Amino acid sequence: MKIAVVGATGLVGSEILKVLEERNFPVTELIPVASERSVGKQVEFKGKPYTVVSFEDAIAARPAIAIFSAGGSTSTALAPKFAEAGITVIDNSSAWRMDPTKPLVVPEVNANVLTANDKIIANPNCSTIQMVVALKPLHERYKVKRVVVSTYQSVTGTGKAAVDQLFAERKGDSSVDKVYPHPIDLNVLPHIDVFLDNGYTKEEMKMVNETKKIMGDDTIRVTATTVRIPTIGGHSEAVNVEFEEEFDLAEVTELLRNAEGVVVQDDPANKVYPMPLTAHGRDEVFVGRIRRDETQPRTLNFWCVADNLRKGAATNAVQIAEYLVKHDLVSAEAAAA
Ligand code: A2P
Ligand code: 11C
Repeated sequence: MKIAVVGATGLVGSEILKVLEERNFPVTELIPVASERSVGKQVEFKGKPYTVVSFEDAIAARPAIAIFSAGGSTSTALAPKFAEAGITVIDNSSAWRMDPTKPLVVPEVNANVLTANDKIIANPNCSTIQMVVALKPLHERYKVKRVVVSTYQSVTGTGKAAVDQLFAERKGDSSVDKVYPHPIDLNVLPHIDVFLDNGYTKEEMKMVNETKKIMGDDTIRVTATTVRIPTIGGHSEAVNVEFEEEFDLAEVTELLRNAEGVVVQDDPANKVYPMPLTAHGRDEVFVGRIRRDETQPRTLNFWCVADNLRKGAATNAVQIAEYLVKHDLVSAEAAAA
């Protein structure tokens, strides 16, 4: 299957190339795309160099699937052009997520909504993905009523320039371009994406709105505080969840242990809990610190960590592509016609 990766030179784009390779996705031809300034540069896939091409050349090559990770404005402009050419787009940006005509998919939660007619499929925000993977098995059993989440997000979520800012600050180099409005090293910024009129950030409202759409339940109430911290391994989240039904703590742990895509790391006596350092480079969502909220009934606290470039972006997008292939929802021949 011919696969285009739009944004192949970026942080998520290069992770997509790694994940396609690691999971042995049936790529017959790789078509890397980036901005004009990168056309002609090379990226590596399966040990071989591939030349970055323009989006026009990528469309002309008629890949079956294009995985986009090149920012919202690039997706808004280019995804429809790929879709019109019969190419199925899996888009990592926020551009299409809340469009009611586009599916927003986390395979462990709602892959069943996908059909062969979907030409633009949205990949959710990284902080939403890891939370819904952990919530899904609990929602099925106890029904989630309300979630209060605070995030501790990696600078990799902002892209290469942010990682450069963190390490430049650490070295005392002030000449680097500043992506954040304040220093990020030795600091914590309660500010991810832009502020909206309601006082929340766009990142916070993504968690509120995307959760309802992915879980297919508008009654779930979510309130979020999203925070950037000087780490690179992944996003962490403190999740407080109130259920409709009473739960048993041992059963909660068992449900999470058996849930697809979840690894429980919960052994406080031995100082075992999820951390960005140990989640880095992994595809699963790690859950620990599972305990009852003792201040009100039917309420649980847990901590979850996932590599935002992996399950939060590249891995989720590749899993969507795998689902499309497995269920015959995309065919190389149709796109090549
Ligand atoms: P480029 O490397 O040429 O700028 P990151 O989030 O790590 O900063 O990466 C963003 C990715 O999106 C890069 O691969 C970048 O390419 C790509 N990109 C940015 N603008 C466009 C565009 N207009 N068309 C295609 N790719 C783009
Ligand atoms: C962050 N969650 O960590 C963002 C990155 O809507 O896909 C991804 C932004 C998005 O900054």
